[in-house]
Formats: sequence, C-alpha cells, structure tokens
Amino acid sequence: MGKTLAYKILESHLLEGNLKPGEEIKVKVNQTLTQDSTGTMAYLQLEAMEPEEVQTDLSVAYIDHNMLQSGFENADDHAFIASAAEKYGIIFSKPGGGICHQVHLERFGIPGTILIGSDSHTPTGGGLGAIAIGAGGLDVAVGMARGIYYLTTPKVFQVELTGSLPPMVNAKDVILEVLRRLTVKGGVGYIMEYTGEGVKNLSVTDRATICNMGAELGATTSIFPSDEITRKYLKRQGREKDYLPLSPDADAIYDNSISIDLNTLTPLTAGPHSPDNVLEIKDEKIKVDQVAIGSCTNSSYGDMMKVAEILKGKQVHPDVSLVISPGSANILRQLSENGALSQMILSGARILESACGPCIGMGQAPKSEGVSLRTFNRNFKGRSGTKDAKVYLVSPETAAVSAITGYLTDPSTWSAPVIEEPDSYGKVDHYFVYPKEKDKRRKTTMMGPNIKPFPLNTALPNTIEKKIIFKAGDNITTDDIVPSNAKLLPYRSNIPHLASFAFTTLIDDFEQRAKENHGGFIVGGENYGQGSSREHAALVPLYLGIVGVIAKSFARIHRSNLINTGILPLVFKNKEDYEKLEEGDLLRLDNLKETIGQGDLRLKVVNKDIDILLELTLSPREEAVLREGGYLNYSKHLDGGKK
Ligand code: MIC
Ligand code: SF4
Repeated sequence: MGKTLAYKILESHLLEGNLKPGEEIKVKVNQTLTQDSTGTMAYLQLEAMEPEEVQTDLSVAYIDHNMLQSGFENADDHAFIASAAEKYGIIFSKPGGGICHQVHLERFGIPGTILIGSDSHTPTGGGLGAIAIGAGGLDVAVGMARGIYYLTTPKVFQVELTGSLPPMVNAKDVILEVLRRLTVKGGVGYIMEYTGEGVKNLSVTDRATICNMGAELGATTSIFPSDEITRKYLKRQGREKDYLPLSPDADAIYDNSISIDLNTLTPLTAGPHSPDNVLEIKDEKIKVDQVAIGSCTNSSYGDMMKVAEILKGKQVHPDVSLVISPGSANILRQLSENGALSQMILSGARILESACGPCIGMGQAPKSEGVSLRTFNRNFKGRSGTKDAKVYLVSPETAAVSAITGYLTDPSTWSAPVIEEPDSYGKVDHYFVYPKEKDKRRKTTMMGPNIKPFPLNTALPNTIEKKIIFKAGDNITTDDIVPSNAKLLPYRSNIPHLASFAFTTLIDDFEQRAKENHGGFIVGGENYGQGSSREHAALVPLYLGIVGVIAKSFARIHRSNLINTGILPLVFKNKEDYEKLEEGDLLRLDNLKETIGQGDLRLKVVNKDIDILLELTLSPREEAVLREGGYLNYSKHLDGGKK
C-alpha cells in the first residue's frame, strides 16, 4: 500500500508507538521555534528541566509579537529570552528581524524534517515539505530539552489541486475555499496533504500561505511535496544544499479527500467573526476604514511586490488607513532596494516594522464599529483590539485594490501585476545572534521584575467536587480564554495579572466566580480552545483553580495544554448531556485514581441527583501526566530522542 508524504516523514522520525490514527507516537524533533509571547513561559519551563543545552539540530527564539515597549515589561521578556537563548545554545532573532514563520521559511526550514513551534501557525513550514507542528510552550520546551515530541497519530486528508490560479486570485483564496468547505473544525485529527498537478503552479510562499491557515481548519499540520519549485526557492535563499525531493507514493491511500480546480477560484473573504465565514466578494459597497497587509499568512516578497505594483501611481482612499508590514527584514530590504517601498509610500501607505503588529492587536486597533480588511488568518471578535470592529480576511490583491477604492472590492477586473522573483533573495544576517561555543555561554538567565513564577499543579486527587462556574458555547477560542492585545501581551510572563482578564470577551466576572467558588469546572461546546497555542489559556485557569473542562470536543493544542497543566479535558459521551448542565451545578468525580485511564468517567451532578458519562481517552503517557499533576512534574521520567 502506497504511503502519504506525511506518514513517510513521521515514520522516518518514529521513536515509539505505531503509526495508527488515534494512537500516541513519540517522534524525533529536528528543529524548534518559539516567539516572544509564548517564549518566556517555554524558557522558564526549559530552565526548570535543567538541560545543559538544547538537543535539537537547530532551535530559534524569535521576537516578533510583543514589539511595543510602552513600559519595561516586554523589554524584560526579550532580555530574558535572549539570555535563555545564549545559555542553552539557541539562535536569537532580534526584534525587527521579522515574523517567526516567514523568517523560518526563508532561513531555516528543511524539507523532510520535523519542526515544532510554540505558535499555532508553525505549519507554515509545510510549504517547504516539512512536518511543522504548533504546540504549547511546555511541549516545545520538552522538544528542546529532549529532542522529542508526542502526538496523536493523525489521519491524512488529501487536497488534490488541479489547474492554476487565475490572475488576481491568491493562495489565500485557496485556503479560504478549503475553510468554506470544511469549516474551522474540518481539519481536526488530520494532516492536510496537498497533491496533484496544481501544486506545480504554486510557489513555496503560496504553499506556505495555504499551510499557515491550515491552523484555522484545526488540522495537526499541512504539507506540500518538495519539488523543483522548492529547490529553486531554496537556491534563491542561498541554501540549495538543504533541498531534498519528497512526494507521496503514486498509490498513496488517504483517509479523506477533496479536489479543487484552481482555475475556477475567485477572490474570497472571511467575514466577521470567524475564518470559516467565507463569502464571495460582491459589489455590495462595504465601506472600509482600515486595510492591513502583512502577518505570517501573506507577507512574502511576492505578496509585497504585488501590493506595491497595484499601488503604483495610485492613491490610498482618503477615508482609509493602509498599513503594511513586510514579513522579514530581508523582504523590507529588497523592497527598499528595488523601489517598491517608494511606490507604497507615495500611495499614502503607512509602513510598519516587520512583525505581527496589528494581527495580534499590537497597535492599529480599528475605530469603533470600524471595518478592517486584513490579509491575516484570524478575525475573532475583539482580536483587533476593538470589540465592535468588523474584520474581513482577504488576499493582498483584494486588500490593495480595496485600499484604493475605499470599498471591499473584487480585484479580478483590475489588471494583474506580473512579479518576477529575483535569482537571489540575498540575506540580512545581523538580526540573528548565533550561539557561542559551549564554554563561553552565560550560565544564568536575566529575570526582570515582570517575570513571575508559573503555577504548578499537584498530583491528581481521588475525588473532585466543584461547581460549574462558567458554561460557554461552541468554538470558544483561546483569545476568549486569555485575550491578547497591546495592553495584555506584556503580561505573558505574569499569570496572576492575566487571570483578571480571563474570558472577558464573554463575561466580566470569571475571576470573581473562580475566587468565590475556590475554582471549579468550565463547560464548553464543540471545538473548545480553538486558535492560538497559548498555554496561558490553561495556566490561567489552573491558577484560578479550574480542575476540569467538560466540552463536546476540544481543539488539539488546547487539549494538550490542559493535560500538560493537569486539568482534565472531559468530553460528553452523549452530546445532549450538555443541555443538562448549568452554571452553579455541583459536580463530583469519585474514585479518580482507580478510574482514570479506564475510558469513561461517571460524573455526579450532586444538586440534581443525576449521573452523566464523560469520555477521557488518554494515552498511557497522558494518564501518567494527569496523575502527576502536569507534564513538568512528569518530565523527569522522559528520556531523549537520540537512539
Ligand atoms: C496568534 O496568532 O494567535 C498567536 C498570537 O500567534 C498565537 C500565539 C500566542 O498566543 O502567543 C498562536 O497562534 O499560537
Ligand atoms: Fe503573528 Fe498573527 Fe502570525 Fe500569530 S497569526 S504568528 S500573531 S502574524
């Protein structure tokens, strides 16, 4: 039976377990990446494991999220991360170097390797034929300390592409089409594997755009083959030596499959407030206040050049604020050298530094009830920093054209720019601080007052009796659980401070409820914890005494983060039982020490005198982690990835 590309790579990295969907496997990790808003936690956890140095081929610590230094906090975090990078032999990418996923693609990603990153959009690396997975900071810390990663073996979903993209249709429209068909839950439990003749008509950065937003499908990761296009891209980046041709077997069997004829695609948009609210762009005269171009989804050289060409000789509409953030310092340099930057500036665009910026609410919050078009990947309510703003996700072409017209505009009637990629992209090296020789490295890290210890759980008790303090609906995001914006990002290493803001996108008094009840349970609907990989969405509940979350289903990374902190991720055996539970109900789980790991758990709703069956399907490792009260307590039992 032929093999998928995803399984070929997983198999070549397999250290333990069987490649059977649903079973947990342990794989060797070649590379890790962190960014600054999850990195402080990851490096605190790495320190707690006391390794001498990282056990990967390459690890990079990027600074790209918390870029506003309006107080000492972000600067403290950056100094801590820089010192941890030096102590453990990690490459440090200074602020200004660019967005982690874009820079990693340019400088470090290698076909056929396994990369794990403390950011949900790490799958961007699948554009180069790598298995690149987003994970919680603690999983990445273990990846660095031991060179290993545990994951539930995913199924493989084939997306067969034929044809080529029409003018003014972007790779963004391909992934929006996939989201339209499959929704934000459609990729859960799968690796999305792109195949077919159409693949040849997409550049590596197009492929990266598609893999990037596979995160919005809930997929474990996404991957493209590594072919001549990949070789040429690596050559232009000055690292042809990293090329390795890779493809699935011709008779590979997939667990699921869809086909997309690229020729038939038109420009699409995801309307407020979900990436799967995909709409055709009609001439409805939706007036636009702000346009933001950039983010790890659409900030490549090719995308920036298309934008510059569309803006050339034109004027940004007087009512629109257009902001542009190129994905890396090197892209910014190229734009400045070839004149594209001037075209952008002459049109009236605001140029931002190469960083996440508005995508994570670091500035550029739209005006009240404002309409913002963004080439980004998430448009959850409030994420832009303005609760009542309406954010539409679009391609760079749609964004640039709409910035000129002042309305959400279908770009297909405009003449399409033709972009030639240069023979060499050149490089900018001085934003990297490379590791020193082992004996010359610093021995301690630098901890400013912003860095507070993180909460640690204790061993699993035999009985838990707590109230439901909050009942939520479907698709709760980690942006709901622990919101992020310019005011809160500086506190990513300060869990007590973040605790006051838990769930504030939905209710005002979560912290108070938790304090009054000495913790409790949370109830959720489908796909609980989708979105960001931030483990703060588990650490804050842990700090507030949450013992378990009962949901219809969980998003992959968040479920792992809950287990890593020792919080029980419980699933309704019968989804209708969701209706039976209310805020204030007193719940009891008895005999946990005996029953955990045995499958279903019986939950007593004490005040209603009824029982409900809950599923807790765990690998033996996950069971042990929960028994010990979290992954850090358990990590002493781990051995490394070197066979
Ligand atoms: C995001 O896009 O939501 C983030 C900010 O990059 C997060 C990480 C974080 O919360 O720090 C992610 O995608 O994992
Ligand atoms: Fe940064 Fe936005 Fe990408 Fe997250 S999605 S890594 S915030 S650019």
